[in-house]
Amino acid sequence: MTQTPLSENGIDQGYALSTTLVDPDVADMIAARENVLGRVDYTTAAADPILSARSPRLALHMAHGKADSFSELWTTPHDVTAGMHDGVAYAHDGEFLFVAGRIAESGHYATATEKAYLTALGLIRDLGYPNCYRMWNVVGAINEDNAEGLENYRDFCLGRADAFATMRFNETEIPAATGIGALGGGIGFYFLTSRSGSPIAIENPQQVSAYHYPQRYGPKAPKFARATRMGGRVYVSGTASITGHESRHEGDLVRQTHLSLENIARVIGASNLWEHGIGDGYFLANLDHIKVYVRHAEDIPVVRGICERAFSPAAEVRYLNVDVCRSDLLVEIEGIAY
Ligand code: 3EB
Repeated sequence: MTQTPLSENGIDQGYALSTTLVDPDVADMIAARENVLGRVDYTTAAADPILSARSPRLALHMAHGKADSFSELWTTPHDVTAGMHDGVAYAHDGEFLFVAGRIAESGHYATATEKAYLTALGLIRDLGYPNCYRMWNVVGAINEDNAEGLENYRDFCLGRADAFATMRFNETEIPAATGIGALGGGIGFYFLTSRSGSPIAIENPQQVSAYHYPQRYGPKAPKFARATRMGGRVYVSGTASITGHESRHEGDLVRQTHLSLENIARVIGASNLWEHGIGDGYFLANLDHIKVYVRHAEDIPVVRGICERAFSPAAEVRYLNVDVCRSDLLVEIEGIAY
């Protein structure tokens, strides 16, 4: 074991959270013997966040049955303090914080999103873990219009942008993110944040920064970085077949999958990390804890075939059949580079 430096409160600064994507019964076994900072069930029905065995737990409607259900666990070597606050569930361990919430299904998401985000972002600031480095947002009926004829995803982006503006987040402070469809249950979200660490936001030279997307993609741009460097890892956002700000290879599954992977390779590669002042680069084979979101169930075997040649055979990879945030996108891929 390597020695890690201790801060004034005795917490070592050199560790990162551990995560795993496992079948729910395996998650139960791990949760019984480890300190769980957060658990997210990718399952067949959504539920409000709760404290379960003194840890936050969120259920997302992302699976069609038992076969594609799994659980994501975030564990820590340190003791966990957990609580509920205005409907969000949270836990922290002295260095990292997990917070999860849900916005009820509605014909109008912007106001409720802003409110839920302000609750979660106010909480992380007040608890002293203000540095948000990764967030997930799963949106039911993501490509359908709300009561005013605005697409639900764009409606969500509006509320998120307003919350970030209220919190005065600037472009170097925005997290890596996933914005993806869900099979139901309104909008589920969860964030990872840090007390003392300063996440470094990473962009892709081949893509316009999402926060600079033009208005044609919605009234307020999506607020996320392509990746963040935190605790010796690179957290890669949901990544799709986009160059500049435009979707590429409409209707071409194979090319969309290749371009999504190419975008990830560029983001985590040595030349890009060097430009961002970060030492070593990574390859696709360094990715783990990967989620591959595929719009059409029948496309999964082809996408899987391409991904299996790119990723390490040891990587944990889960394939989900959900909608993607732009109607012309067939695939979105996320992961963590180690
Ligand atoms: C994109 O690059 C594809 O709104 O949080 C990917 C990751 C996407 C995160 C978000 C959206 C989000 O624009 C979509």
